[in-house]
Amino acid sequence: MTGIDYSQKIPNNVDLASDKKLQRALERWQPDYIEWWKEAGPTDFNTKDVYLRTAISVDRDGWAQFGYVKMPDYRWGIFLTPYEGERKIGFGDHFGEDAWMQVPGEYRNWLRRLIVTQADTEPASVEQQRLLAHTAPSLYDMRNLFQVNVEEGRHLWAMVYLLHTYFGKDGREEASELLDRRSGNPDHPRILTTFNEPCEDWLAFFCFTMFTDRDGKFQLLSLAESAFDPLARTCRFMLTEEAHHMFVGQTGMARIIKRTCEVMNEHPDEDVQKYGAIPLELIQRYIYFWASSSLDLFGAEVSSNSANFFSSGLKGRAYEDKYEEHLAQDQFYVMERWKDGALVNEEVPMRNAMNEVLRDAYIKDSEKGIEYWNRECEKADVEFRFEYPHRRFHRTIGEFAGSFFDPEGVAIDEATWNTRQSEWLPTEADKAYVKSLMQKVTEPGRFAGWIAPPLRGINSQPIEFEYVRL
Ligand code: BYC
Ligand code: FE
Ligand code: FE
Repeated sequence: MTGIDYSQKIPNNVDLASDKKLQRALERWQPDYIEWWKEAGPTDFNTKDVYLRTAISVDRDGWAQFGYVKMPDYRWGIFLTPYEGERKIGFGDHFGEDAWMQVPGEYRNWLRRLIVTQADTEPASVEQQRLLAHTAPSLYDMRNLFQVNVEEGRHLWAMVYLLHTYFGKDGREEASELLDRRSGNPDHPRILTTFNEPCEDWLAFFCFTMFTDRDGKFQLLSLAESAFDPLARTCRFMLTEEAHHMFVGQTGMARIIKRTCEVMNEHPDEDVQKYGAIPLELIQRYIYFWASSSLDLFGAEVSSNSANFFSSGLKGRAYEDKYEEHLAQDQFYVMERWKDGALVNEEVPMRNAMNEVLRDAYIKDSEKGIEYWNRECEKADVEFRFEYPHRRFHRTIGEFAGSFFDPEGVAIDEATWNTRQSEWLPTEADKAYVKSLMQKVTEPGRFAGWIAPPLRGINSQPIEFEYVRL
């Protein structure tokens, strides 16, 4: 069954109606969710019609439908890639055994923790982005922001379904706490670092969707390998939505860069700020900040948690199929470790290095994005080239946290860091300048002066389509 039953209060393709107890529990959570959305989501736009895509099936083709929806009426629901018959566990100590339809008792706590951590990021991102529509550079961009927001809301639903269905009372408690924590609240913060960082302007938003949503992609890829089949299938469907989020970041940044290059060519040797564009060096500092913060999301380089998750079959590697063997036993990962202020090469048992293995794949993918942005500079004959920061730069989690490295990864002392960090990370002046540019543009087809229009509209609509009816 791939069709989604929309006649239900909670749209789903998991035959929710046949499990009355679960259905009731989720129907009790639903109003709390809507309350949360109205309080912590993009509050001031709840009465507006937005041209959104809604999932209508989980088939790879034709899974979505576009139309005007008011965000609180968005059909948040539960969609899993359908059960495809018996699946075998693809890695770890249980390699080759049947995938689990239920949670094995011995792994219950680890699995709940993984699901809660994944779940927590989804509402956090909506909270971080809640005021951005007030400064949207166009209706097209405003619509993309809302699309990302409603889908992150749905990702929360996906994880809450797993908590309610498979974790009993403590699952329901966790589901309720997911609506209580708040991004950036010192007393009750979200779980992971980046999800408590303010994201207050559109340059930050595009960096976030580029680098932080991309962490989502890789974490979901590794959870899509999970021996716990319902989690694997949930994550596979989430990945189809995730692609759009990264598209928003990738192309949003490219359009800003394109606009700056245009201004540079129109007014050579002048400060682009005079013409309301964003200097490339400033963009680079935002990239360094969000890229390095997102690198923290993979956890410590050497981690017994990651070894446990892999051994037990809870969390694999991205694209596990591509590996020649799936036990990762008696193998080593040679990494540079930071010992008493010096870098030393060390062999780490592969399973303990799984966070780093995933981070490697993520970095490779992110670097492709940087190349894409550099092509904007090349096309405009502008010499500047963007760089992805070294993985040691500006880390707050893991091996390199608490020490100082420049964007090339060279160790520096604290005094050097203090004098030079304004070259590398957004300064108060940078943020104030970007903020001064953030003025809402709401005429269909018009764009703020600091960003170029996109190449095409959404779902074959023209660029000047009224994506949000204000
Ligand atoms: N911030 O052994 P370690 C997404 C903690 S994004 C704060 O290395 P582990 C999305 C760690 O919890 C994808 N704390 O940890 C994107 C542990 O705590 P305890 C989200 C951190 O467990 C945009 C301690 O440090 N999904 O979907 O191997 C928009 C030791 O660390 C952080 C997932 O994350 C941090 N950055 O790795 C919307 C997948 N890093 O035990 C959505 C599920 C580590 O000392 N989560 N710690 O209390 C996981 O797989 C793992 O929890 C992590 C951490 C990879 C995050
Ligand atoms: Fe998500
Ligand atoms: Fe996302």
